[in-house]
Amino acid sequence: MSTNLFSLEGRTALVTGSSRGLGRAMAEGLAAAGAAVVLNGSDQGRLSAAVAEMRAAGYSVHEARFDVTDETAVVAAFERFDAEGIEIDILVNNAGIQLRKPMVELATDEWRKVIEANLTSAFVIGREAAKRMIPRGRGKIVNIGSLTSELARATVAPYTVAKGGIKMLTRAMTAEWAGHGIQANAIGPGYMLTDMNQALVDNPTFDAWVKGRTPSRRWGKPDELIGTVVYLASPASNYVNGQIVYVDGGMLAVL
Ligand code: GCO
Repeated sequence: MSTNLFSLEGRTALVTGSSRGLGRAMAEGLAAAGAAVVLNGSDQGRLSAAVAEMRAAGYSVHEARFDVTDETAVVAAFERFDAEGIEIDILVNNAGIQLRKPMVELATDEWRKVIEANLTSAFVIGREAAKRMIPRGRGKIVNIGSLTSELARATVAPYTVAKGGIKMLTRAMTAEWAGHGIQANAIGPGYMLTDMNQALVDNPTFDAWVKGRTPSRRWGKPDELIGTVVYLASPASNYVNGQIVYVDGGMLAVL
């Protein structure tokens, strides 16, 4: 078999929330596998810096600044892609926020904000991408879930509900789009060393809990998602649909 099952040559990947953290690491991994990447973020400074760094590394990079919770901006971004001949072959719905607060103290607007950013955005962007993938008869969608797609943790209720929704949205996408040659899957990262988790890393009690509760006895690193995202974005996963792959050091496998 001559083709490289994991090559992304000739494909373009949009990774939301990719100016830093997990999204940035996955975008670099997809680029290293041959994809042109569209970096997305809402902070112009961070986004431009990430674009410049990846271009300096020799990668083919487009910049798409939009807030994933702003549907008008999302639709306009995809119309710009159409106008510029940028075909999104691979979509990684990574953007998201965290808000740690007990539910009895949580304002409904705070709840809505997390659900919008972490779940509804994946639907809206997935819909816009699928509208263009369906006529092409192919496409890859990778939604970023969480350990909280399976298990709840106190004080992160809206995040947990959103990430549980990401698991079922992935299956809904499969139900409607697999017949059009689109593979929709998800990745569930474990406790990873990211800006969003820095407060947890800096908390000795929480840090000790993660290391004790994780069979690998350590936090995960963002670039440890690269293999899984390249697999789910590549021809190697053409008959894989509706799955969520946990990259969690074994945490969900062991009591
Ligand atoms: C938290 C963390 C988690 C991790 C990740 C675990 O407050 O518990 O932010 O949500 O980020 O989602 O899979």
